Amino acid sequence: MAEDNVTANRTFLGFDLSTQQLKVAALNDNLEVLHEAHVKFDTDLPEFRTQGGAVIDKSDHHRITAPTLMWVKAVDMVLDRLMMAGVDFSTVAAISGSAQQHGSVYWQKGASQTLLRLNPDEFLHQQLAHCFSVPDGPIWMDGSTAQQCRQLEAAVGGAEMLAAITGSRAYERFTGAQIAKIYQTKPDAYKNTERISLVSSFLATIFLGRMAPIDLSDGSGMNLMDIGAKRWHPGLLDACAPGLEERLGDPVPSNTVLGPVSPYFVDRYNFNPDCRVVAFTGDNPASLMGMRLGEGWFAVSLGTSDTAFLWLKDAKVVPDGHVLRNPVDENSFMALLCFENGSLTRERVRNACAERSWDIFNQLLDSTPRGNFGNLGLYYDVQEILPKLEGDFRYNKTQRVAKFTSLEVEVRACVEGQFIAKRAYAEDFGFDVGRGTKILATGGASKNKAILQVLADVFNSPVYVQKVAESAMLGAAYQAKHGLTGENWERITASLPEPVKVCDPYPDADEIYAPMTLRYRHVVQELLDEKSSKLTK
Ligand code: XUL
Repeated sequence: MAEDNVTANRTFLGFDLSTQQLKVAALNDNLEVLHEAHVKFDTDLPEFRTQGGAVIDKSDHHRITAPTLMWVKAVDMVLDRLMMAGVDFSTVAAISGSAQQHGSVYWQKGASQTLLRLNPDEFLHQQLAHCFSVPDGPIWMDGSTAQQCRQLEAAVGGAEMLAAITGSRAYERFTGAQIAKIYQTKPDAYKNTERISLVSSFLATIFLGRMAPIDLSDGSGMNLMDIGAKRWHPGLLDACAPGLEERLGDPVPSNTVLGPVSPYFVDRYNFNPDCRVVAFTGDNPASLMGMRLGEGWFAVSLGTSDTAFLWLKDAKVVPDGHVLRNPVDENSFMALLCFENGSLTRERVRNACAERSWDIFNQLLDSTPRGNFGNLGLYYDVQEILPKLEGDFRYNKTQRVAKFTSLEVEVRACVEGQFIAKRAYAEDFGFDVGRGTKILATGGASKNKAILQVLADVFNSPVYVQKVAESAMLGAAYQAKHGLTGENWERITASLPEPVKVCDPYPDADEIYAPMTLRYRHVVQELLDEKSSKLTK
């Protein structure tokens, strides 16, 4: 009986250390949110002088970092705020977390000793002030490692081989190239580094009071892991820096219980000494969990840049897409697609064609037929990742044109072009469009019904939305319970509200968009060929 009461009253904490803020939610045993708190880096910690949580190097604008100590200070603050909100930390049975992917943290030699001896009467940031050999670690926005990317690809025989081993070709923001650059440019700091964490395992380390391992899902975003074998690839480690294996530690499955919470939190915040820390992971894997995405679903987050993910049974490598280990099922994978030109591009077209108004934009969209009379537009304000192109490209039924014949054609071309691209990449990953498939839309533009109707038609699949925002933070809290109890994921999340259907595709959708997707593929291939022939001239 006493045991049942303990279980009924238990709570779980889920953290999310994103680019701009640290957030946390306390959930009850039914996974309902009881309390939330957050710390915004720019405004709550102005002494670190970040912009959007990042620091852009004045002499090299591609070099983008964040002060590690700022994140440490945010932990002190967010727990105080949660306590003020009424959370009784003694009820917390397990904690887990999510964090921006790819960023790295460099623990100075001796840091693990400091972590073991933390004084509960002092702030963490005072005690950890001298624990980082590189005080400002590179984050995912950094694009300064092109040279190191080429070195990594060369080490295994080219970009395609690297993608076959690690799930992605070399990316500037991925951690392997970032570590290689630290080693090459700051050899003394590297030598003085005891351990390298991802942002996720760094935060887990703070709560664990000892060095936390990197989890397999977030570890897949480093260009260092053999994702099939679930371990670091020795040739890639060697190509980055000497002694890297011991600095990384072995990766672990994402639902691993790492151990009890550090005594610092027991003494300072009255955590129960039995509270368990479950491995922390990257924000994209955590979002997959927060959305409870299963097979047959394609999730699209329509934000500044658009990201999309899907559950994969097998690792299927697609040029420029990413394959990560799945955070829920150790034997499955997930695909991650990042499209650089998302809402800013939609806004640019809105401003040019629809008097800066979403209402007018939607009217224009609704006044044009599906398939847009055979017009197709691709708009890349900044160099796109998928595919690597920049500029505006407009095609009528037969050829490339400089302008479309009307504003409404331009508006529809922008939205259709963005979704057709997503369909093409989803198909490449084996997503069987229209055969029982479902789309889950999140992010700012998921409130726009006219845009979602185009999404439903292009994918010939119903589109759903979810009431709950903050999928990464919630996914982390669900993982805390999953890791602690070892219960089946579906059972754990069964009590959560189902997504709500907002649009169905029109019956003629596939007749229109299957050929348009093919046409998109031809057009993109032509543009890429044109670009590479210009480069070789
Ligand atoms: C994914 C990526 C971003 C960060 C943002 O590859 O770079 O989504 O995880 O937090």
